[in-house]
Amino acid sequence: MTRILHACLVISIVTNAWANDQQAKPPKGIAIAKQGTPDLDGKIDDHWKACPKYAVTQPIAESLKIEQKDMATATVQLLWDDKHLYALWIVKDSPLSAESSDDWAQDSVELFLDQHQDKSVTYESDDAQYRVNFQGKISGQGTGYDEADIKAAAIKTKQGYIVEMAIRTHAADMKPGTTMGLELQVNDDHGSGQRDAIAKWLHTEDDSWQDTSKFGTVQLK
Ligand SMILES: [Ca+2]
Ligand SMILES: [Ca+2]
Ligand SMILES: [Ca+2]
Repeated sequence: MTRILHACLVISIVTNAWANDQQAKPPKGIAIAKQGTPDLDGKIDDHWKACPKYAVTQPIAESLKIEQKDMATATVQLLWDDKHLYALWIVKDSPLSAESSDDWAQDSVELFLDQHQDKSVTYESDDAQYRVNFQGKISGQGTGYDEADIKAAAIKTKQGYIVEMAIRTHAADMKPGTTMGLELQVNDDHGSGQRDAIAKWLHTEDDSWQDTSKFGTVQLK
């Protein structure tokens, strides 16, 4: 009897562990994009409400010129349809600034995309960096960058700003199960007129603009 009880207990523990594992969030560095087409207006559509949130909160140590608690951060959610990857950024940032003449030093968000997920150490024709500042100004870089591929809307909030962006995908096969390389970044001018902090989702070095090998993964679901 004791042995049977013991066996049941072991099975129960194993089953619970498995059940908990099934409910667990995906491993670090893997983001899920759900299928849906939002209105690109800076407002949070119902489509977004069921999407998991990913935190862009890790500083790059050598770029941090202010206290970490004062650094701009964001949560990001992802959607996709047959032609686009969409990202909703809810950014905490105060004060807001676009004073610098460098787009990357203005209060802004950046999405890095490796559509074939080749993880190359230089940018290829499917790789690009897309940037939107808190005023909705679009910029970007990389071998695969074309300003015609990105549309965005931005609105200010009490805590900072919201950016809703759509990236037209040419290289990726947009269907459930497809994966692409992804990194997420927030740039913060905290009042110096220059970039005072960089927050990243995954790889805490300032190399995503030129090297796709350390990107995380976005999986279309
Ligand atoms: Ca919207
Ligand atoms: Ca700022
Ligand atoms: Ca690539």
